[in-house]
Amino acid sequence: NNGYDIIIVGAGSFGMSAGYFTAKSGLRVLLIDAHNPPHEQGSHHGGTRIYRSAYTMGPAYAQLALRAGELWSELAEEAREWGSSHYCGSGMAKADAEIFRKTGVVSIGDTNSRFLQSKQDSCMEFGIPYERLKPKELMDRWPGFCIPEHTEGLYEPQAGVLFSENIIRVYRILAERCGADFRTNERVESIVSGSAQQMVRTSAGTYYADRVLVCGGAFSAALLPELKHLVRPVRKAIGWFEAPACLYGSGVFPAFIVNKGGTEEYYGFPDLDGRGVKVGRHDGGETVLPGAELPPFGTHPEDEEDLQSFINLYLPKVGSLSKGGTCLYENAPGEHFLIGELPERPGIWFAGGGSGHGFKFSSSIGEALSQLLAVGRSHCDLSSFAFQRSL
Ligand code: PYC
Repeated sequence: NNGYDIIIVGAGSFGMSAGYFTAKSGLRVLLIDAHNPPHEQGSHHGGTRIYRSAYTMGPAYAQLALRAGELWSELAEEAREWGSSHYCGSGMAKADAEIFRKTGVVSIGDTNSRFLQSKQDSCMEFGIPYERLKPKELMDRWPGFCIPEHTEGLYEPQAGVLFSENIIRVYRILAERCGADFRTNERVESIVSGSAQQMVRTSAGTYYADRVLVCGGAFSAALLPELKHLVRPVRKAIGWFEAPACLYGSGVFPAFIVNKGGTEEYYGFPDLDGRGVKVGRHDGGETVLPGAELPPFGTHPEDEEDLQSFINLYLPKVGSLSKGGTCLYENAPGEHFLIGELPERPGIWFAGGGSGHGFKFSSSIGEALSQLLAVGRSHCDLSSFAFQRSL
């Protein structure tokens, strides 16, 4: 055929990485995105994401996270080597190429909670270095925290912060270098499955491929109606807060996840670049329609109130809000990823359901997808994310 081996719809976290790895493996790849990635209309903006590997959701996650860590290191090395000679010419500054900063990540929760115990089990099972810390130890080490009595921390010293937009930018450059084609600012209107070939119609043209991989994030359900009850776009509020660098700078303060009991969970980052401490709430949020414009930060009083009340309790030396923003989660049941070929549509694949914790895995998911698409099996097992026979 005169089309592609694979068309990837959506060049965000999972899609861009899959595009890079499939192009690297020699497949003819086209990536189509409604915007010009990296951009602020999906789930990869806001600068940073947490990388950690102690995972509570089953062994497939820890294995994928550990492989992702290796791939992030390789990408950082590649970005460093290649960047020093190319970034200036391509208009990129050196800071635009930082991939990962090892700040450590501390998870804080009730002493006897499953939240902490399951992370500890995962550390023990996979040999992930960790420390358990009591409230006084946490506050002695990081005086920026105020930690309630009944809680404890689990610290992963090898964990840290991924620079999400830089990653998308660097993967895109590398994918193009491997021969991937891109159509950007082109909205996919329909995907038509055929027995031998798939057709993707966009606002600007029609493209053909043996297979289509949809990585459209929160917009995927608009393209694949069978996902309507599985993938729920949720608007999230995030804020950057002024903070003294001596307490909250990235050399002295870790990234963190705090479970306040039940499902109430906050996460945040040290001040990495003088923009302040970034804080978000992981649970809750407003369900939105796929593709709908998000109401800006501050539309709902709880956008700031939630973050502020968490800060008052746990980060009392952090100052006032300097900037607010919104982002999109693509929530799937149980926060479990959904990855594989659609049961009733051979040739059409989907990877998504990142549910606000997926970015850290995007390198290993992209690699595993490329292996599945190229040779039918992958080193990291994605079978636990597969679709049930009937959606
Ligand atoms: O689980 O790493 C995580 C996470 C980051 C932000 C929300 N959850």
